[in-house]
Amino acid sequence: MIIVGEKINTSRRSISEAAEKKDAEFILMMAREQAEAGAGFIDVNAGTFLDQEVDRLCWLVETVQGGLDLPLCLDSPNPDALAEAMKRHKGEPMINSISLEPDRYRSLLPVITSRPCRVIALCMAETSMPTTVEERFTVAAELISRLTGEGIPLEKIYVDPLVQPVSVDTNMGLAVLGAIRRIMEAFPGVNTICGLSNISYGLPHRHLINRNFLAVAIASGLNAAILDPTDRQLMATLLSIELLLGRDEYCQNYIEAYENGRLVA
Ligand code: THG
Repeated sequence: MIIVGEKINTSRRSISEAAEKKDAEFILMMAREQAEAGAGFIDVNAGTFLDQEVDRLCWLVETVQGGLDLPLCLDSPNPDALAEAMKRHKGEPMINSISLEPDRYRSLLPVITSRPCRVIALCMAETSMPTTVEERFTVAAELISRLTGEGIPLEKIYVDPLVQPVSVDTNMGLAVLGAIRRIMEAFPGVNTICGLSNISYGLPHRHLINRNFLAVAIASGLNAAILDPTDRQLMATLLSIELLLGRDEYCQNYIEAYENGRLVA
């Protein structure tokens, strides 16, 4: 399972304040904490800074990579911000994200083909959000066809089915799970990723819903997730589900987490 640590996002107040003051120490602490908890990528998002987004996103990239040797997930809908952040990134970033929205696709394509990177492909075609499995699958297939046609290996594509609240549409859980399964079966080698927390929006005990949704999503084939790796209950769910699904050879990850005191029962 590839874990993308979600915490360095300026939609969170502490991060917004740190980015405002350019408090590198706080940002680096957040990054290290997520890396130690198991993140393979650190998401960086400065979307709330609007006209200063490019400056703050680049600062986040330089700050995190200045003290931690880990690739980042550059999170912005703005192609200019992604292009500038990518120039400053050491190693191979994950670009979050491209979609089939015509302007976004056209302007981001030269950025993601300019050098090796992993790319998140959102199941979004026009401005409206997808509702059914079929809509998600159609957009995913088109994006996969176009991106591989541009020379991006299937193994570097992370399809995001776009999670929306189950409180708005009670079929949303099934639609996302069905899309994950269909995409993973139709394109062996491709990856699927999602942000978990949208699923529980508007409901009580969100953590309960998030961690159970993660379990069923992994069972449907999900192999990457944007989440808070410092949430021990969430990580314990992830580790035990992977173990049960034959995705943890020799139970190594599970036992190692236990021995390091990270596994809560
Ligand atoms: N798909 C893709 N990228 C994404 C998302 C997605 N990027 C943004 C988002 N969704 C994932 N990142 C976050 C970051 C922070 C929070 C939620 C998603 C968040 N934090 C709260 C806080 O800190 O206050 C709550 C944390 C908590 O309760 O523990 O809401 O779907 N491709």
